Amino acid sequence: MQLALYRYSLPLRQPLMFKGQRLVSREGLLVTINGQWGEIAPLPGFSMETLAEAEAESLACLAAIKRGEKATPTLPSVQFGFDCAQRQWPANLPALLPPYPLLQGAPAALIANLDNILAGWEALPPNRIKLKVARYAMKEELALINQLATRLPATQLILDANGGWTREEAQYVCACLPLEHIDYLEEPCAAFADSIAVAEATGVSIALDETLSRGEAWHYHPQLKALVIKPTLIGSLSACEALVKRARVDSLRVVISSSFESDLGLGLLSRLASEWAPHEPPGLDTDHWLTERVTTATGEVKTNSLHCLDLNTECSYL
Ligand code: OSB
Ligand code: MG
Repeated sequence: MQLALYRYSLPLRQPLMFKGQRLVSREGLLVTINGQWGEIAPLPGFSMETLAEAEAESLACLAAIKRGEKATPTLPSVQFGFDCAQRQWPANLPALLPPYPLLQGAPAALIANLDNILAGWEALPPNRIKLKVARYAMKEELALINQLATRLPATQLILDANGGWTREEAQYVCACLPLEHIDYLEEPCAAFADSIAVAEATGVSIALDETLSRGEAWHYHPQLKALVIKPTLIGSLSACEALVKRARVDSLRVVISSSFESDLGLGLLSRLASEWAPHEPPGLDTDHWLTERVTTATGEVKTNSLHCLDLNTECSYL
């Protein structure tokens, strides 16, 4: 039985702020079980567990497998990694849709750079673009949204507030939004009841993300349009699949979304997206934030440049 755990540290092109935490590099773990890989990368500010906790649980799970037992991880990132490394993947998955672009940065800087951004898409602007909101002055964010709506009339905007607005703030902004250009707004407020109240008061469609990864209660609402599923934060693939099934019952769209995983993790997520949401562009446009890769162009994991962690003294094989 071949079992190993590696640690990676990949520099970010620019420091990223996650819920007040500044990240300069992305750290995570890669687990391999009999030639199949999984990624374990808790995201600071979003995951409840730390990397050290995930590493300790991963090593304990590998030791259990080595003893012939079943691994039963409890931390979401570890569940995701071990499930991927032990999954029976379908042989023929439908072709992947390209992820929708994620525009990051200050509204003024994005407006100043808009000609270049549009030129990059040439004659074929994407069907959808995602923008983070509730980060800068409302007036500036609305100016950017209105510019995008005017200059990209055929593109639908996905807005993500990460629960950053009060009910009143969200209602004020949504009343000023060009709603015909807004696909949906992810998590306007921290509490589900507030987000629903904003949808009802303003007519905006909403999507759930943190509500799902925090395992909070939610219910169907006609203005609830999509479930954003982040497997690294939700954990077990069966919990993710239960959400996919619930979305199907309620006719909600499913958007598989990244937590800034490495190229290996993003590859696993895009396979899950093509299986679970084959007609929905995934939220996986985060690879260009990392300046290095853990796999080669042919898909081999660069184990030589990774730090190997093991239970015993020998490396690579536990
Ligand atoms: O808020 O959806 C988020 C990435 C890490 C942490 C939180 C979020 C994200 C993304 C990923 O936005 C990209 C996407 O969903 O399009
Ligand atoms: Mg989100």
